[in-house]
Order: sequence, then structure tokens, then C-alpha cells
Amino acid sequence: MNIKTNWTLIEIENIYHRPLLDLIYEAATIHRGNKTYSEVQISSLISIKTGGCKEDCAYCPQAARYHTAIEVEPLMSVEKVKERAAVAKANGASRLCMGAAWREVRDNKDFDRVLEMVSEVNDMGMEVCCTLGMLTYEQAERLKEAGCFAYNHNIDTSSDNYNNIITTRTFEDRINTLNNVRKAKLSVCCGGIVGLGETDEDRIKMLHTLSTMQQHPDSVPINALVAVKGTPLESNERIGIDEMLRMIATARILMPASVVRLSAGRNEMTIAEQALCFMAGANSIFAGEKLLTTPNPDFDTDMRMFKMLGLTPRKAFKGLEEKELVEKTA
Ligand code: SAM
Ligand code: DTB
Ligand code: SF4
Repeated sequence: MNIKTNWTLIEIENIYHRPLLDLIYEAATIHRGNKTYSEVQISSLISIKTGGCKEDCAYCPQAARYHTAIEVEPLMSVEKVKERAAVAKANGASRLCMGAAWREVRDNKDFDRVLEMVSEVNDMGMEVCCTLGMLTYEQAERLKEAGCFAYNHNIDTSSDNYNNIITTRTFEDRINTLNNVRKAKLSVCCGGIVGLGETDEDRIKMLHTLSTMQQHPDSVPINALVAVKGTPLESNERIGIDEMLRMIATARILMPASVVRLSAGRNEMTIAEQALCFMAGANSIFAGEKLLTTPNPDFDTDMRMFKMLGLTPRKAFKGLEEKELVEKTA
């Protein structure tokens, strides 16, 4: 499989703006080159610490400064996380992603507890993913040692648009953490959001940043904005399915060996719309009735959809980088 990391903005622009059905067809053709194209990786999310975050991410219901209906909850117990992990596993999830409304990780008792959660869930035979905000290299290493498989840290939008969405940290801060995660040999999960009010150019630039990383992110979540009441983006219009499809298909063409995740926004999509996303190269979802704080289709609904579409949940592939697995089976 030819992995290219020197895409130019013009090349990406030309792909992104193709007639939609041509774009989907090309992405689907690349996707079908991979024998495991009908396997969809299922991640289940748990919000291990909810709300009260000091960052100002304009899309986020968990930022303390916006008045949303979120109930602030302190760090969950290890026992509760294990219970939730067992339910997710029994429902077919191979990965558990633990999210905390933190700006950054601090070296304190809370982090020690997260490391214990990581180790316990890893022992249950699930891939563990964490998304805890900014990390130093040492913290990334400690997560890896505890048994963490992947780290999610999104760039969210283009570097040009970043300041319109978040002012309490910079795009470079995000890239620094991603470098620390890569250096610690954690699988990198990094993508963004569509529907923040960004232009096509911003979307293209975001995809350019992702697809020109020295090594492509192993998973690329594409989130549709969930506009939550009380956030500055509460009145943003829902993005059209054509926009989601353009993002997914372009990501699939640019990063053929990465897992592309159809992430937030599925609750508002029909099965036919989601089917087109899988056709266009999406091969992962977040499953379970809640994302972090907002609703998502429940496991049974998704399993019915999988059956209808001939998709199967992908097994956990412990010890293997996602890309290695794709290359092995290609
Ligand atoms: N606090 C950590 C951080 O910011 O990295 C981890 C959790 S944060 C909620 C993880 C990601 O969720 C964000 O980077 C963003 O891409 C996504 N997200 C948050 N709120 C969202 C929303 N309303 N709609 C779509 N995606 C959202
Ligand atoms: C990602 O890209 N999307 C997930 C996960 N990574 C952490 C989060 C989506 C959050 C949607 C809003 C909410 O439920 O709070
Ligand atoms: Fe905090 Fe993360 Fe939400 Fe930003 S996205 S406000 S850092 S929880």
C-alpha cells in the first residue's frame, strides 16, 4: 500500500472538490483494496471526569465557562470504569476510550488512578485509549507502561481557524502533545470536527496537517459538531451529509492505511447516510448510547445496522499497531 506523506494543498483541494459520487467511488475503491474493509472497529467512550474544564473550546459542553446542562462529576472510581468496560466488551466493543475534561494531565493522585484504570481495562483484553488533554513525554510513557494502547488528541480544525475556536491553548500545543504520544509509541488517534463554521479551505488545511504528519495518525476521527445549548456554537447549523462524506472520502484517499472513524453526529444520521459513510471508507465508530455527554445510537441499534449492511465488529488486536495490521492483511 502506497502511503504518501507529502500531499500538497492543491492535490488535496483537487480530491476534495471532485463530484461527490466520483469522490466516494474512488475512496471506496481504495478501501476495498484492504481485505478487512467490511470490519468496523468499535470504540466505546466513557467520560471518566465530566465538566468543569478550564479551556474555552467553543464547541464543548464541558467547558466551565459556558452554561450548559452538564452535571460536573469528579474522577470515576476504578470499579465503575471496570463495570462499564465489561458492558462495552459484552456488546462487541474492542476498544474503550476514557475521556477526561482536563486541560492537561498533572502528576497527581488522579493521574495515578487513571493509570490503574488503564491497567485494569487492559487486563480485560480490551484496547485502552485515553483522551486527557495535553501530555508531557514522561506522562505518555507512563500511560504506555500501564497498558494504554492509543491516545486521542484532535487538532479539531485548521491552524488558521484554531484561534476562532480555542484561545486558551495553541495549535502548536496540540502538535507537541501528539509528538510526545508518537514518541512514547502509543497509537495516535487524531482528527477533527466539521460544522464549527469553518470554510472548505479550513477543512482541506486540516486534512493537509493530518496527512503530512511524518507518520499518519493510526485513527482519524471525523466528528460532526453536536451543537449543545449554552456553548458559543449552539446555533450552528447541522452539516449536510455531503460535507461529512467529502471529509471521510478525502481522509480515506489521503491516509489509506489509517482507521477513519465516523464519530460524533451519528445520532442524527439515517442508516442510509451512515451506509454511504462506510462505503466512502469509514471503518470505525463510537458505539454505546452516550458519547461523552451527548446521545449516540445504542449497541443494539448499531448491531442491527451492521447486520443489514454486512459489516462485522473488528476484534481487538492487542500488541499490533493498527497500520501493521492493515498491512499484514492487505
Ligand atoms: N479534554 C480533552 C481534550 O480536549 O483533548 C479530551 C476530551 S475532548 C471532549 C475530545 C474531543 O471531543 C475534542 O477534541 C473534540 O474534537 C471532540 N468534541 C468535544 N465536544 C464536541 C462536540 N460538541 N461535537 C463534536 N465533537 C466534540
Ligand atoms: C473524538 O474525536 N470524539 C469523541 C472522542 N474523540 C473523545 C468525543 C465526542 C464528544 C461529543 C460531545 C459529547 O458527547 O460531549
Ligand atoms: Fe476541556 Fe477538552 Fe472540552 Fe476543551 S474539548 S473544554 S479541553 S474537555
